[in-house]
Amino acid sequence: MLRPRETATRECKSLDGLWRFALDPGGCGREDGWWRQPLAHAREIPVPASYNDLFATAEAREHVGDVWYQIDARIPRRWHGERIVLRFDAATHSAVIWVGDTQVIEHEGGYTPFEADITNLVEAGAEVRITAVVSNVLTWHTIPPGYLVQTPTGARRQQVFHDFFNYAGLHRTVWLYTTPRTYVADVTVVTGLDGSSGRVRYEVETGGGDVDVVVALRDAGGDEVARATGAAGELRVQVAKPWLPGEGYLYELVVELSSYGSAPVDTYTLPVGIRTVRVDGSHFLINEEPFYFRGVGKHEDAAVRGKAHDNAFMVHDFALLEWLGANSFRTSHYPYAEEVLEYADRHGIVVIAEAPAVGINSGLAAGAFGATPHTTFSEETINASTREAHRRAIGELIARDKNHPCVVLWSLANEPESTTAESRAYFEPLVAEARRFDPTRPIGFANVMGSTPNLDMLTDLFDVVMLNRYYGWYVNPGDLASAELALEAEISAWIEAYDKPIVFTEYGADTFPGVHDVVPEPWSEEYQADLLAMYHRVFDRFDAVTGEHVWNFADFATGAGVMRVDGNKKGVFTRERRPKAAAYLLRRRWRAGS
Ligand code: BDP
Repeated sequence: MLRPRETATRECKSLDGLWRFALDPGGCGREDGWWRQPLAHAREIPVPASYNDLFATAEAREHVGDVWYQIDARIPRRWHGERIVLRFDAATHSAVIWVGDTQVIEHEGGYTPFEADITNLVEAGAEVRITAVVSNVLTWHTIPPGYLVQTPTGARRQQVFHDFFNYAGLHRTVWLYTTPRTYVADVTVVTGLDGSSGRVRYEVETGGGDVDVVVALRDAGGDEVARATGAAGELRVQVAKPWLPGEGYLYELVVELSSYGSAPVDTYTLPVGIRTVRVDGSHFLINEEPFYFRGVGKHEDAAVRGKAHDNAFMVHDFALLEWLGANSFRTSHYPYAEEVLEYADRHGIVVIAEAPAVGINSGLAAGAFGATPHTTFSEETINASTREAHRRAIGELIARDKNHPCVVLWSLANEPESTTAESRAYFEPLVAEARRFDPTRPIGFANVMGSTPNLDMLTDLFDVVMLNRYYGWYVNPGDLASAELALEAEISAWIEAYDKPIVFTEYGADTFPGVHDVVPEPWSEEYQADLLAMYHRVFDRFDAVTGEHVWNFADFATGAGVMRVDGNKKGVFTRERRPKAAAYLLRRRWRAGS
């Protein structure tokens, strides 16, 4: 799905700002048709933002069910005759949208965009009422999964199986944008390098009529370097400047539609980085060069705004990644805002893009999150309709992010059950689908602690071994010497079992900033630094270890529970983005030699 972009033939209008907002604790809004009039008893809410932490009430923070958003938006008079689209970059976790009295779209999945052609429902120059009902409910059949609990007081609570607060609302920009009636509907590019020359295979999908397609590739200076006609084809760049980690060189693909040689009917421009990615034995190759992932698992998380995209935090977080010397991160545990991927494209930061499939694991759910003991895969729990939601989530992730050069690896899930025949049966078709959606990028999944190569039943389906490991924290807490032996033994076992790259996608320790110890104990800044140093020592003993992503970039909010004090404290930065001692350790390691 194309990101809205202003071009000579297209205009975008962001609807970000203050909207009307109402919680729907009784869940009666859908029945009572709340979209038909201005929301009663509405308060103002910023979009984008999670609604949970804004209002200083338990009602908002702990709300389960529907909330309503509404805005009156004016359609510019000059948009007369254009095709007009309403697009939500994200509504977490599901939404139904009305324009005036007409329902225009519904969408499930909290981290990918959806849009509706509303041309016939609006009038240029006039105002229109846009209403969204957004639900934060997770069930056995959503991705991520969860279930509702009725408490003895009659209240509803959302049980989740993931370790981050279940923030909800309109987390990203809402757009009105135009295209001509005949328009570029989608573009797919796949790039290649033959020595110094570059290839850009492209495919353009059009909507609204038969037209000629012309594509031109411009370099960063604006000079045209290749041109082709037809809806699909290949562009060649004699001497290409590749997209590299640390150097996000981008070309621009200009797609023009015209009929019978007339002036362009529609123009769309797409940033393109020419690079290749592939796995060769235990090497992860970008442009045929072995790449070592240095970085972090992140969250979209900040005080007050929750999971909303925020350009200030984005720029600052990338500055801190640079300060650390990181070259990559994982979008744990869901697709991040497109602005983030575009920034990574421009700055040469490598991304592991993850589907929002976290919590498909009864062992963790019952242990860490206090869920009722259950079987992961069964008719009543994770079943065929969950898998269909998971398939859609992977499809929407890849459809949205397929053209980003920064994305080099798809992660299909975080810490799913992976040691049973049922888990294999669940994942086999999803792996096939992911490869069908994108035959060019390697795939992996973040493997949970305990799923060692002798027990794991999934890894042969994937290209990269991605390990989340907590030796020295959940296992051998306070005993880094034993942790070191266990970690080393497990890496050896993986190398014996598979000739694949091993990327540590999580390792870390909760750390309360300001706690210091001369004899480092868990929760102190020294212990976190010592634990990371121990992992690094071990990683450096193995060629097959091709990456290290510390858990986590920054402290982040979680649900209530005895395992967490004011959230998860495994950040090397605090939630306010102040460094703990471990941040300096990473900076020393990752910037050495740079
Ligand atoms: C892993 C999860 C991650 C958690 C982390 C932790 O992948 O989401 O936050 O452990 O416990 O299980 O800190």
